[in-house]
Amino acid sequence: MTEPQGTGVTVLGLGAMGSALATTLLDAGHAVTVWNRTPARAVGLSARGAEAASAISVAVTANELIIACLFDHASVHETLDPVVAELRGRTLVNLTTTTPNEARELAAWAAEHGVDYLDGAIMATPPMVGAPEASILYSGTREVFDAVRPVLDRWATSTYDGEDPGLASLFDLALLSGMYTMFAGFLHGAAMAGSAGMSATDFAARATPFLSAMTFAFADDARVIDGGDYTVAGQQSLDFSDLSHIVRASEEQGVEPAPIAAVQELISKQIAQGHGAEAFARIYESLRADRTDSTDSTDSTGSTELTEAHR
Ligand code: FVH
Repeated sequence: MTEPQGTGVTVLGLGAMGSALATTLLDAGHAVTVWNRTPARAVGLSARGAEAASAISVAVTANELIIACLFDHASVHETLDPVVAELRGRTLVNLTTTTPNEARELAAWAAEHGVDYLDGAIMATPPMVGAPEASILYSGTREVFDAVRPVLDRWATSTYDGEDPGLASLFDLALLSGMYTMFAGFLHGAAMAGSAGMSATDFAARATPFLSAMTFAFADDARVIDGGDYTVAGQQSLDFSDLSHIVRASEEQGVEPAPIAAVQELISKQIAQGHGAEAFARIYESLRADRTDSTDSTDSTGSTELTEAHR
């Protein structure tokens, strides 16, 4: 076995993702200390050269840089609250999925206890870790990101999204929202075609090139939204985009119309407000946050309370 080189790193949480992160660091020659609530999960990494810490206090004092890849926001506090004194002066990079406000709360908690904090959001599956196609978003203090970047770059293409610690989580969840809504649309289409006997496999073969080709329109919609003028020429209007025939067809086939009915509801709302002749992208106005309200409600820790309008 070769001698470890580079920054020593502690990885907390050895689920599928934490194990992939630790393995990549070991393969790159870092000295890695690992800890997991269920110790048996550290056995394979020990065999590859990791130091398995016997207790969380041993793990967090082994290195200056601590990576947390746990289950959720609550599990991060459950794991780290008892050793917060030992964390003082160290750097914590939290790659556990949280909401933006949970990330802001963790950043404020870390600052209160003298811990340098960076929040991260992993846009990859465990087998992708270590490849440039993998992407991890980061937000929080820029100096912390710059200081630990050589380690972060071992895992993925690293993107710094800004000082607000909630931004990495926000952009991650925004992208996932787009993805899951698209998949729900695909599955609804598969159920419609399936009502006439088409296999999901055959439907996927037709849907993939069609949906891929349609994504060019994201940029068109984005230009209209950012330009703020939904009456701009050359755009498909909301009146033309009425989808009630798709909702009806779905019901006629005995297929639950929920995904497409939700889109139709947004269209109908804008038409009812008198915007039928305007671009389809106008439904963004039914979805967007009131940015003035959310700015007004940001407190001194950077935490943004939900206003009545957002609930
Ligand atoms: N896996 C993926 O594809 C996604 C990609 C995007 C980002 N996510 C997030 O990464 C976090 C970890 O995900 P994971 O895949 O490693 O998850 P699991 O395999 O389920 O492992 C969970 C680990 O968390 C430990 N844990 C759970 N609860 C607690 C707790 N209360 N105290 C301490 N540790 C806890 C668990 O330990 P154990 O059950 O083995 O004892 C695992 O180590 C996650 O936020 C994803 O959303 C992954």
